[in-house]
Amino acid sequence: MSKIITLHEFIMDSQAEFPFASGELSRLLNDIVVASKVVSRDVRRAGLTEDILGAQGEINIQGEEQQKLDVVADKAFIKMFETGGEVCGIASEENDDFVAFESEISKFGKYVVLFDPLDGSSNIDVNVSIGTIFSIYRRVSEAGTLATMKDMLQPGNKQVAAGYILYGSSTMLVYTTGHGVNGFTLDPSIGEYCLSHPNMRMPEKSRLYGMNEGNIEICHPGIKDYVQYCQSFENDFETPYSGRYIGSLVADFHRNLIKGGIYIYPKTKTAPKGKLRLLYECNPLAFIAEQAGGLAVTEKERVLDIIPHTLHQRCGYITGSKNQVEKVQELIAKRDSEI
Ligand code: P6P
Repeated sequence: MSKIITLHEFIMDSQAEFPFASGELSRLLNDIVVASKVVSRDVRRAGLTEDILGAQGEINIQGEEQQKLDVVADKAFIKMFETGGEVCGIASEENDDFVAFESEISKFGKYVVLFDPLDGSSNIDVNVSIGTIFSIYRRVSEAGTLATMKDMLQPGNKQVAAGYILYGSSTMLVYTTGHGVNGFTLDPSIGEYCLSHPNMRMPEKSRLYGMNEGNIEICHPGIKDYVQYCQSFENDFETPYSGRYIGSLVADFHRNLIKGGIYIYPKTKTAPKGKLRLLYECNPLAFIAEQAGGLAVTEKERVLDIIPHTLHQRCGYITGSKNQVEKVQELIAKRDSEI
């Protein structure tokens, strides 16, 4: 039986790879681990604990009904970041504005964290997998001062680390610090995340594709061309692909990371800027996708190169296996050349 490597050990061992690391990022990652265990516990009890199931009733900045579990998760992560001392400020899907922590220790925090505490929360009531997504940057403002909006509005290519927690049939934490992607599964019997998916690589191609095809007539025609390509006998496998769309981004992304596939959520006539949020959904998953050999683009550009202008800005999002994303780009460009 091979040695169990816990996430804590892995983070400590990985720190040794950074000769000048002073441990702050390791401590921040461990803070995320602790918060995720709290959220995992609450997610697992959602069906049993009446007071956190169902909508909070408030409407968040996204115009979506705020589920109580969203609020619980948001508070759990913010509490860890605010008390951990490594983070000077945060931005979250559940908070209209960013939050600059005011304690003396936090003002000297080297990092900011942007996160979606519980993405896919509309699936809570039907017991479908949901997830937390996080993105970590070094602050650009001066140490010892309050975090600023400039700290939050950095392009994805400046990320120091990114990851997600998937509350699925098991709870998994997957992350990168720019040196590959590794996956850890929470063992509830010992309360530890254990290395279960070392050095994750996204297969270059697959026979899986996923999008909300209800949008097929109101998005870029090149995407409809791609879906028809997948459904035909003239594709690279000479047989129709299989459609896989859970409606929960982290779950769809995780499946594609392991089995290969593509997730498409384009701009549409009803969502002309796209639906997914750049800073705390698209960027962190794009970092992971690229680190695992995949791609992440909008209809026109590499997601990680987008210069953000607002906290909750959205973008079209096409991410997954390299060959499949390149095929979508080819068909989009072909249509554009015909205009
Ligand atoms: P639709 C959940 O609200 C989410 O942000 C993602 O997790 C998911 O992939 C997408 O929206 C689903 O959107 O329009 O297909 O219901």
